[in-house]
Formats: sequence, C-alpha cells, structure tokens
Amino acid sequence: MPCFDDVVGEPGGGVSVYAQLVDTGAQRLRALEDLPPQEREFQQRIDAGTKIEPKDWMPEGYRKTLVRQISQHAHSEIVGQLPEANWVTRAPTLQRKAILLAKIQDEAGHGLYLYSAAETLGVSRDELLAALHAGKAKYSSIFNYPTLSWADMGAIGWLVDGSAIINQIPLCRCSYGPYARAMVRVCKEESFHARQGYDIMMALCKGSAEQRQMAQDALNRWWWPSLMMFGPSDRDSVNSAQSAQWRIKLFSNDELRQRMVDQTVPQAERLGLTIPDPALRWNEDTGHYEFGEIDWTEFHDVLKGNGPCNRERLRTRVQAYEDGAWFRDGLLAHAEKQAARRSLAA
Ligand code: FAQ
Repeated sequence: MPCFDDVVGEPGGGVSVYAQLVDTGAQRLRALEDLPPQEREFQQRIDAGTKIEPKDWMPEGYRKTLVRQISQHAHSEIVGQLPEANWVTRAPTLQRKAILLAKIQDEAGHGLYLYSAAETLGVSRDELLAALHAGKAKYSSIFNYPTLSWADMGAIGWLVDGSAIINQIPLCRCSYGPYARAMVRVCKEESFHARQGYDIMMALCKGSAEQRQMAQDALNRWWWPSLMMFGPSDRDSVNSAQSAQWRIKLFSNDELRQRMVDQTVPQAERLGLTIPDPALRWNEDTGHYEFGEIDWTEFHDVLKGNGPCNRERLRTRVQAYEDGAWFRDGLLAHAEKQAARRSLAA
C-alpha cells in the first residue's frame, strides 16, 4: 500500500523463575538460587527497588535489553516527528501551527534524551542511527501510517501521545536510573501533547458536520494502530517475562492496552464520536471495557516493513540525516579548533 501523506500492579507478582527470552545470552529459565552470586545480588537489588546506574555491574542480557528498548524508543520519537511535520505548513491557524511546531520539537528532544540514556550503556549514537538507517532497528509501528487530514493531528495527540503516556508513566519507576529519569520530563511533555490533540478534536467536534466527520474518520483510522502500540498480546510477547523480572517493564502489554481503552472510551463519548469496534462493551463485573480482536497480521506486516509508510519514513529519515552532514561537520571542526586552542594555551 502506498503512503498518502503527500495527498492530504507490579511485575511478576512474586514470580521466582527467571526467564531469559530475549537474544541476550542465556536461554533458559533460572530460579533465584540458580543464578551465579553476582547475578543473584543484582536481582536482589532490583527486587529491593534500588536503581541501577551506568557504572554498576549488570548482566549482559540486562544491558542488551535496555539498549534494544531505549534505542527503539528513541527511534520512535525521531521518526514520530514525520507524520506530524507533514501538517506544519497546512495547520489551520498561526496558533495551531506554533503549537504543532513546539510539539514536534519536543519529540526531537525526547529522542535526544533517549539516545543519551542508551549511550550510558556503552553504545554510540552513530551505531544506533546506522542501524535505524539500514532498516535493521525497530521503531513504533504507529508511525508507519499516513496523516491524511488535519484531524489526524488531533487523533495523534489524543490517541498516540495518550497511549505513549500510559506506557511511559510506569517507565519513570523502571530499574535503570538514566531511563527512568529521562521519562519524567518526557511524560510531562507528552501530557501537553495529548491535551493539544484532544483540543483539536474538541474544536472539530463542535464545528460543522463535515468537521465532525473528519474527526470520526481520523478516529476510525488511528484507533486500531494505537492499540497495536502496546505490542503483541501477553501470550506472544517474547521479552516481557524477563523485562518484568528486571523491572524494566512494570505492567504487561495487555494490562496497559486495557488501561488505554478504559481511559479513552469515555473521552470519545464526550466528543460524540464512535469507537470503530462493534465488539466494544462495558463489563459491569470486571469494571473494564471488552474490545474486539486486534488484526495481528497487519501488526506483523508493519513490523516487517510493509506498512503503508515504512519505506517513505525511512527514506525521509536517511535524507534528513544526509542533509545535516554539513552541520555535523561544522560542529566537529569548531570543536577541534577550540580543543587545539585550549591545548596551545595550556
Ligand atoms: N512497534 O516482546 P515484546 C511515542 C516489537 S513513543 C514496533 O512485547 P517488548 C511518542 C518489540 O520491540 C512510542 N515494534 O517486546 C510520540 C519486540 O521486538 P524485538 C514508542 C514493536 O520490548 C508520540 C517484539 O515486537 N514507545 O509514541 C511494537 O517487551 C507522538 C516483541 O514484543 C516506546 O518505545 C510496536 N508497536 O515490549 C512521538 C516505549 N510492539 O526488539 C511522536 C518503550 C512490540 O524483540 C509523536 N517500549 N514490538 O526485535 C516498550 O515499552 C516496549 O518496548 C514495548 C514492546 C511495549 C513497545
């Protein structure tokens, strides 16, 4: 499918078995008493809620898992600027344009804090970017969908930033210090983003019949991809068990997805919009909404690079990086000149 952008609880709950399911080293389940002494001590620090800092000893699997997740997260923030950037020149008012620009700039900042957090684990930003540009690194599936109308700016803020916050608030308490601390500011900014999105939706829903239809159409297109942001269902999530044990993940993919549905349905009702899911219903007994099955084939297709905009996003990202080479070269030349002056003066 082509991209049409240019047209218009606590983890584990006392689990005592330690799963190593990511490709990060050992591949078997281990009980606490079977861990080597250094690893056991590490796990006990995690269980006690102690933050792990860059200079602390850590198992190689923990380091790799964090590099994987933090770098995917950083790439998502950077690539995530592209669907919205497409609407900067077409925002309906100067105020909306200024707000959208500020939001997109925030996303760039989030990417930079996250690359910095990943660098504390011994990888370089250049390595991470090279993997992204070569198409080897993942970023969130959501950013491979097109933004067809101004209402999509509302839907992204409301649903995509809304989902990002639900996922990221627990990360403020994750076990790795630099990641947890970066998330505090990111979440505050995401909260502004979600409100600006909902504000756009409110304005459209109070407008003409055509504007209300634009808002409904955007909700129809962004609802299911937003639910996919939380990752595969718990039964298919290969990384969750180990990440929960290491307190990188404090809630499961399905728990957070359910939280998103429960939070968003009343917001849609307030807007007078209909969630595009005939199976959606309130369950009095559980106190949660039940919802229909996600199209996992579509999710896996997007992850494999076959979503509506995967190729365009990557092409644009690589082009932007290449276009910025003169600036990076200039910064480097300036830094070298300053260093040479300092060493002459010393
Ligand atoms: N898209 O075993 P799990 C934002 C991959 S930021 C692509 O469950 P895990 C701000 C997963 O990486 C949005 N890939 O994995 C913004 C793994 O692959 P791997 C980004 C996905 O890590 C707003 C495989 O599937 N947020 O929106 C997706 O335990 C507006 C198996 O999955 C974060 O990155 C997906 N949706 O759980 C910016 C938050 N889901 O590496 C601009 C931090 C799963 O084994 C505009 N990350 N995969 O090859 C996380 O919380 C976790 O990494 C999950 C996945 C929950 C995303």
